[in-house]
Parts: sequence; C-alpha cells; structure tokens
Amino acid sequence: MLLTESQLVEFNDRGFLFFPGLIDTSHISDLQDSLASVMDRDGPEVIREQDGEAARLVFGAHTYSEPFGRLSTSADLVLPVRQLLGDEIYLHQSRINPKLGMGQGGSWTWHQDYPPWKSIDGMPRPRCVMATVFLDDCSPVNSPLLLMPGSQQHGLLESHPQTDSNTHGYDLHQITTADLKRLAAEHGIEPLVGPAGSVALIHCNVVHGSANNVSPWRRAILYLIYNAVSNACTGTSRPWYQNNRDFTPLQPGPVNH
Ligand SMILES: O=C(O)CCC(=O)C(=O)O
Repeated sequence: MLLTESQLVEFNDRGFLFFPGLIDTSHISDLQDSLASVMDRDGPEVIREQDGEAARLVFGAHTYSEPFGRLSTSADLVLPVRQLLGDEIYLHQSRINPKLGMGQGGSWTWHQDYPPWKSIDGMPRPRCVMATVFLDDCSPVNSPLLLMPGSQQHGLLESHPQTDSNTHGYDLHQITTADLKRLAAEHGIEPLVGPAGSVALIHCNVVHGSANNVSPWRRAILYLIYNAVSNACTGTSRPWYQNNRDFTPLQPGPVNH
C-alpha cells in the first residue's frame, strides 16, 4: 500500500491515518489464535495487570510468534511507514495490549509514547510511527483507543514518569492536567473504532489514552513501533523486547489482503 499526497498531508495535520479492515480476516484469525499462548508466557516480556494475572502488555511477540512476525514486515505496513518517515525503517518495539473484558483490562492515562524512547532509549527525534493493528473489533463500548488529533504539533509536552497505577514496574509519562484540558479544548478527542484488521498509523507524539474495559468483550490491539534507521536509538539500558538494537532496514514482505 502506498500513500497518496493528500494522505501525507492528513498525517502531518492530524497525526494519524486510519484504514478500516486493512488486514485480511484469515491473518487476523491466525493472530487471534496465537494470542492466548503469547499472553501465557512466563517471561518479563509479559507485564501483568494489577491483579497479577491478566496480561496488560505483551512485548516482542513478532520474535516468538510466526503470525505476528509475518505481520511486522508486511508491505501493508512497511511501505506506508517508510513513506511517512522518508527513510528505511526498523522495528524499535512491538507490544500487544490485550485489554481483556470484565474490567480486567485497566485504563491508560493521557500520555505521549515518545518520552521514554527519548529519555531511556536515546531516540534522537520523534521520527517514529506506531502502526496500530486491531486484533479484535474496537467499538465505542469496549474501551477504544482515544486520540487527540493534531496534538503531535505541540511537540514534546511536559510529563513526569510515574509508575503506572494499573500495573507493576511500568512507567507511563502522563501529561499534566492543564495540558490535557487545553489540548482537548483545541483538538477534541476521537475514538478509534472499526473491525478487527483495521490499522491506524500514528505519530509518536499524538496524545492518547483509554478507559478500563468494563464490557465483556476483549479489545486487543497490536502496536508495532517503527523507527527511521537514521534515528536509531543510542541507549542500551532496556532489554531487547523494549529497545530492539537490530537496526537492519526491514524489507517489505507479502501483503495481507
Ligand atoms: O491500547 C490502549 O488502550 C492504550 C495503550 C497505550 O496507550 C500505550 O500502550 O501506550
């Protein structure tokens, strides 16, 4: 998939592009089938919710699950992200947010994703795109991802790393209440809703968050974080599943539709 000139303008303006149902249903079924086993892993790459049981974040599935690995190099994602970043790209990080139903999937307070990549991983500039792939249908009732369109234009906002209250040992860079009010008034808030297989390409400084999922339905999303090769990270303190040190440019693989 290649982006048009007007899509490039839209990305610059709103900070994201949305493609409903981009990935075909058979590949989404493969990903869904693999999800149970990746959530069950014992390693530190799986971060649990406050209950200590439900998976809140699963890092690095593209390295140990074939369908997730295949998707991470799909031309459907690699080609448009290369266009948006004007460079070769590598995968800085992948993570799944399973957002289980029945209140197990906790909330995410308002934040930008770039701050920890800059301050901990040494990512020089916000030349990074989050490819967000819906593993389940995302509706208004199962806690969709909420975005402030255009908020990336404000650059890096003031934030303070604080241990995410919904989990153990995972820092979230929450923006200030003053910025939250100001940006919401200026940009509004949009929910990302669509069928499983939908994809959003999101600038890493877009402010986002989500509520806890009190519906009975799981709302899993995969985040593939692509960085420009010329913007490779210099930090080494975090493990491979949070700060991938292999900067080899990705070659676009088979498409998924
Ligand atoms: O998927 C969600 O509900 C929010 C996740 C999020 O904000 C993040 O991983 O940075």
